[in-house]
This record gives sequence, structure tokens and C-alpha cells, in this order.
Amino acid sequence: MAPFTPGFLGRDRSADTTLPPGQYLTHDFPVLSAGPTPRIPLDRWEFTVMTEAGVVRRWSWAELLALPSETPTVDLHCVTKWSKLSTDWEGVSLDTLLGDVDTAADYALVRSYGGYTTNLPLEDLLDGKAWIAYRYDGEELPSEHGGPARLLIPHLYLWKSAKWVRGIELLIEDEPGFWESLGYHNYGDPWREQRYQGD
Ligand SMILES: Nc1nc2c(c(=O)[nH]1)N[C@H]1C(S)=C(S)[C@@H](COP(=O)(O)O)O[C@H]1N2
Ligand SMILES: [Mo]
Repeated sequence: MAPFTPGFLGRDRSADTTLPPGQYLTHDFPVLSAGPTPRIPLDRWEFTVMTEAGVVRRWSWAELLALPSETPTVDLHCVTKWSKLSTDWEGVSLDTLLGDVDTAADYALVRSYGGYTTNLPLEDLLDGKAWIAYRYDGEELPSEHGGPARLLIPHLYLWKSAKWVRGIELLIEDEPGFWESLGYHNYGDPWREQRYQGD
């Protein structure tokens, strides 16, 4: 009898130390979408931030691209258990987009073209933790991965990184998004394995 299970011996455990609990490493980039891929002509694309007072700020595609961008290299962790390390992105920090927005809100509801939503505390969008990303691996972001632009928020499970992002609503009261209202964890920290409500 083997003293260890083959699966245990076969794992690259040095790599596992960089992964959150229960995750495995993948090198491809799976596509996970709850519906069809929306196609948004860039001349009609816009990104909006709406405050709890109903004040709306808008950026056209050209205005978004004119903002200073950053090139984060980040690890992605999907709740379906794959992780992909050191992915290269380009996009605009939410610090730049939210910097001069006047709000007393503590929560954000992110809305996508096509109707997808996800919620998170406003502070998780700030301090260099989130971007509106429009390039991946040196290329335009492919539409199946959320192009023309998606939220990138790598410290939470990837369902929070809304593809085809359209805007962010700032809210005084938290409001569950699509997966959060179907039983997924409200916050979704991969390092605390917050997959489902109650985790
Ligand atoms: N608009 C939208 N964004 C979305 C989703 C979706 O169905 N629609 N799926 C989420 C989930 S569950 C995951 S794991 C990631 C997958 O991103 P990928 O397809 O680029 O791997 O997108 C997230 N963002
Ligand atoms: Mo996911």
C-alpha cells in the first residue's frame, strides 16, 4: 500500500504555497460567463459612477483611455477553484475614477452591460486594489474576457471582477449582486475561502 495518496504525491506543493486554500494552478485562461457576451460599440460605450445622491459622472471610451493607466501584474482566483498567477493587465485605477467623487457611501454595486451585477465595500475599490482594465497580456482585452473593459479586483474571487463593466453605484446600504443573491459569499476573500454564504 502506498503511504500517501497519488494525488498528494503528485502535487507541486511548492507552487501551492502561493495559492489560497482549495485552489489549483492553471496556465490557460478559462472563460466563465453567466450569459451571452454583449457587444458594445466603442462610440456608445460609457462608464459611469453614480453617488447615493444621484450625481452621475461619465467617461466616454476616449476619456477613459486619456486617463493615466497602470499595468498591474496580479494573481486571479476563481471560486470554481482555478487560480492563474502573474497575469498582466493595463487599466485605470479606481482611485483615479473615484478620487474627486463626493460620497458618504460605504458600499458599491458594479453593473455590467448585459445586466450582471456584483457588490463590494467601497473601500475594496480604493488604495490601489482595483482597476477598470482594458488590456490583457499586451493586447486589447478580448470580448469573452470582458472587453472592451472589465473591473479587475484580484484580492477577491474573480466573480467580483465584472466583465463588460458599465458603471458603479455608490450605496449607503449594501445590495447583493448576481452571484451574491444566489448564495455566494457576500465578500469573497479567497484567502479565507469565502466561497458561499456562511463560509
Ligand atoms: N458581466 C459578467 N462579469 C463576470 C461574469 C459574468 O457572467 N458576467 N462572470 C464572473 C465570474 S463567475 C468569473 S470566474 C469571471 C471569469 O472571468 P473570465 O471569463 O475572464 O475568466 O468573470 C466574472 N465576471
Ligand atoms: Mo467564477
